[in-house]
Amino acid sequence: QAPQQATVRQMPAIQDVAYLASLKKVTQYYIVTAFLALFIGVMIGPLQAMNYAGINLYELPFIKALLKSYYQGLSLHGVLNALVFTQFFISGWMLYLPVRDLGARINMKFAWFTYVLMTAGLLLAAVPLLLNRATLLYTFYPPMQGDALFYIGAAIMVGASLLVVGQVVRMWWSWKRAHPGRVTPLVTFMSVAVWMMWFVASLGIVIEVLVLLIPWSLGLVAGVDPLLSKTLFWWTGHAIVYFWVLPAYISWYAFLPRHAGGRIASEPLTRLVFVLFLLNSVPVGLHHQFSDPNISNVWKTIHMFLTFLIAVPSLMTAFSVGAALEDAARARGGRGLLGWTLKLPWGNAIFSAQVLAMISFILGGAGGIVNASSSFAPVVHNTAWIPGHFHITVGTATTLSFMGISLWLIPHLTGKRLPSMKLASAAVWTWFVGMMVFALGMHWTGLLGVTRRANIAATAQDIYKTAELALPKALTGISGVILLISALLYFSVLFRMLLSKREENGEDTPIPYSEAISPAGEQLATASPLVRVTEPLMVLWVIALVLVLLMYGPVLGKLVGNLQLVPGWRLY
Ligand code: HAS
Ligand code: HEM
Repeated sequence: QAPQQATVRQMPAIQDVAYLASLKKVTQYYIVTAFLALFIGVMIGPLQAMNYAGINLYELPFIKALLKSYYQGLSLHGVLNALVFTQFFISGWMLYLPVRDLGARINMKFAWFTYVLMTAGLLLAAVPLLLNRATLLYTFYPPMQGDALFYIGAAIMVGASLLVVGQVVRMWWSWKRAHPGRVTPLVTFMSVAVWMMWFVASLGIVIEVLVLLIPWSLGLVAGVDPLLSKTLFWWTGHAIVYFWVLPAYISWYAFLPRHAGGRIASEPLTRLVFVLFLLNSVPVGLHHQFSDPNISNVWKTIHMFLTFLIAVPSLMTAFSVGAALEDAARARGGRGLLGWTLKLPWGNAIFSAQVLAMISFILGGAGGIVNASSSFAPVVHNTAWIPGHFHITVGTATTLSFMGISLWLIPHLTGKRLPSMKLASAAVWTWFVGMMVFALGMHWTGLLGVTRRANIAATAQDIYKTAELALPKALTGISGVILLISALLYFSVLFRMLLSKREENGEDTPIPYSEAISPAGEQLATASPLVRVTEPLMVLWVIALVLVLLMYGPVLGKLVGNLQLVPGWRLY
């Protein structure tokens, strides 16, 4: 189709300058805290990559002074990258976007309180982590036991994220009441759906930490049931991956077409995708537990099929966002079956970061489907294949997207300029190349039987020194070096930007809304059936909760009826 007249949604203006400044400030605090966590977390990554290359850097005096063991480093790496970076970024991003999208007025004192609470939770959990008293890895499976402070801090952090859920859902609901019959604008719709999904998802870990782990770590109860805890953990633990990637989807759908000079393919389809995620992200966690006893194969198989189903909205996203990119490229004169891709703005790091993130996600998603298949799972479970999988999902699809977004979001929030597009591009491309090489090395090493979470460089065992392992191990080591260079490039750009002087009004870098080829419309009465069916998010939220209770109730019931309490262990 020929490009239409611009019908880009105009955000309602916020006239109150002080309010807007405070809203931007709190968002900036969330985003900067997120990237500080990522900076520390990522600096440990290359040490681990070297470990998988057979090179032990943990004996170097300055590393020894900082990290008591490989596992303290791995715990910090997992917690800071996967839990802290993501949660802070997402809380800022998905608070700011719907507020601006609706032009709403939220209680800023509450918003600041939530940020301070989340940071307090982080700091509390950080103390035992840094003191090597919570070296539990980011999954903190019992019976490994840490100081109570770690679990309390983690509970406060998750609790604070639920306050953001409350604030965003309440704001949207007030808007609905003030605008009866109106279709929720797309960015708000996507944000509210993700926050609702996160609420349902978080219940597992909330119960695990509040009911089982905190009383146990305080010595109030004699033991803990590891399998019950693990099952509650994965209730949250799989859905959390969609909490990590869907905020990137928001950008891929709503903003990426604009960076490319194109349009969203279809708003109604986008809404359907987010509803499918709301309904089906959570009742799939047993695919992490295929090898665990005392959970019936029937439930494992049901969760396996539900996992295959949850790949469907991602496949829809692939085709839909792919179509939006093709639309953009053809509008710029692109031709041919694949030749059009050359017309995309690859030199713009904001764009290329996100499209490279998407390309990595094609491979990460395919690997996920392998993991989910009960026949393949025994081959890959607990091997280096799994870190291979999640560094091209959360480590690239999410992280590289957030890096790309930061390149326009920070200027928008602060009025500061991106210091160098060239350096930013170099950071983005090297991250992509580094993670591709890492994924190749780790998947391959895993297929050859090397386990994950193994300090292989420190053992003298010959099984890690076979000739067939030489190349994949070397690839992993090389990727560690490329990724270190990439991270240094990215953070130098980010910190230079943050420390520079304010040069313009942040609104000069607008939120990059895209127009749509097939918009959802504004009035429900005239909207398509798909738009009308997807609008009642409150009802869909309740259905999502009921579905999870149905899919987890019998499994948890059996575990609770057969409790096996064991005392805690401190391994490191
Ligand atoms: Fe996963 C383990 C299955 C998605 C993260 N996963 C993990 C762990 C993490 C993680 C952190 O079933 C490790 C947990 C641990 O420590 O033990 N995963 C899946 C499946 C999907 C999936 C089926 N994972 C993710 C996402 C993550 C993530 C998203 C983070 C963000 N995963 C598993 C399983 C395990 C697992 C098992 C347990 C393994 C074990 O044994 O321990 C699916 O949701 C994936 C669907 C995705 C797709 C791809 C769609 C592609 C798109 C991009 C299109 C690109 C375009 C660009 C258009 C079907 C949307 C075109 C380019 C142009 C130039 C035009
Ligand atoms: C684990 C390297 C960035 C999240 C690992 C492992 C390696 C590694 C080799 C496996 C360790 C093991 O199983 O013993 C790197 C490198 C990075 C990087 C070289 C870039 C410089 C990231 C990012 C994220 C991330 C950006 C997420 C945002 C994780 C998580 C684990 C992990 C969650 C699992 C920790 C555990 O098993 O408890 N990383 N990583 N990493 N990484 Fe990364």
